[in-house]
Amino acid sequence: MPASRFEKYQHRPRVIVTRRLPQAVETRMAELFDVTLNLTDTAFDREALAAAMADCDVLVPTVTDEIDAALIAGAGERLKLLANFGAGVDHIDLAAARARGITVSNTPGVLTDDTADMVMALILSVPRRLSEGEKLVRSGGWAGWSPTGMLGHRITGKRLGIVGMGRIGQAVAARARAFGLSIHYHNRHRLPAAAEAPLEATWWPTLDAMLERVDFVSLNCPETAETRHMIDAARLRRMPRHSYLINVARGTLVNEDALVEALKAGEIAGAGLDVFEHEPAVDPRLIELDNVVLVPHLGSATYEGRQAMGEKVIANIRVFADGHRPPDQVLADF
Ligand code: 8YV
Repeated sequence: MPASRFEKYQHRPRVIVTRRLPQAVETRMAELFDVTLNLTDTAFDREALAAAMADCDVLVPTVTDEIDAALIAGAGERLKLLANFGAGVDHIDLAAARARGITVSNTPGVLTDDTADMVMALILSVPRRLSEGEKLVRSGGWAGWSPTGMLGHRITGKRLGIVGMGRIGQAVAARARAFGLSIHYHNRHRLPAAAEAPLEATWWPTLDAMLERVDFVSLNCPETAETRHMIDAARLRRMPRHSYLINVARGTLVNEDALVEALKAGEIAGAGLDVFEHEPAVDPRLIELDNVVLVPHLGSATYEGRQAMGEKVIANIRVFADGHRPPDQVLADF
């Protein structure tokens, strides 16, 4: 067996990175690989992606690269690994990659805490009207304290329903417990008792039933064919009128049109959104609403998190180049 999968390229796989990564990550990549960086950070268009995929052993894409079956079919013979910078891989056609013999890896685990923190930030911000209050102060229109001014709703004692109880869902639950929320979750599989017990978490096998019984819904599952638009008009109607929807996972989990209608009609009380259905476009009707807090996909946006994500990408490429299964290989039936 060759010492490296890429021996014929002098052990230095040709790697193309589609976006700017943290400086230290780029420096290390340049030491290890025959790497082409994207110093302008302009997202690749389809043509640039196709050209990159025709000319490298490893592509390092991000969530802003839509790698569909047609692009994968046109990939060069030498493309063997898509080492995604990010945990979610909904932008990659995994089945097409597998059929073409291309391995896919991602960066789970290192963005769990940052993403869970963002969920908590939104859980606190929406009912306590943080964004609205901040705008008021900045506008110069604040007339001073009043016993009945800008009242919001208490968090302690409420019920949180987590959809998707993986790493991030469980990290959200642990934080939410400290704020006095009770934990409910919907997941394909019930957690082992040892994981449920410290959270005093209640498993709901049926999403519809849980939605009717919680004050907050936090979406923490990946986007797949089954979860796309899982929150639609009918499900929004199931949620209590005083409840809030928090989404830091993927915008496509929610039918954004239906969400706008539900917010306008008062079918739910508000929403905290870090992700959008058609990023980077944000529905202008959402921007007009006071009862939503809108954040530009910042879930994992910490220096520490992005550095660790880059290190995972490097480790996945190195291990793969050495002829082994990368530690974060994504399976096509994910
Ligand atoms: C990343 C994310 O910033 O990891 C994910 O799935 O949604 C974000 O936290 C993004 O995916 C980077 O590609």
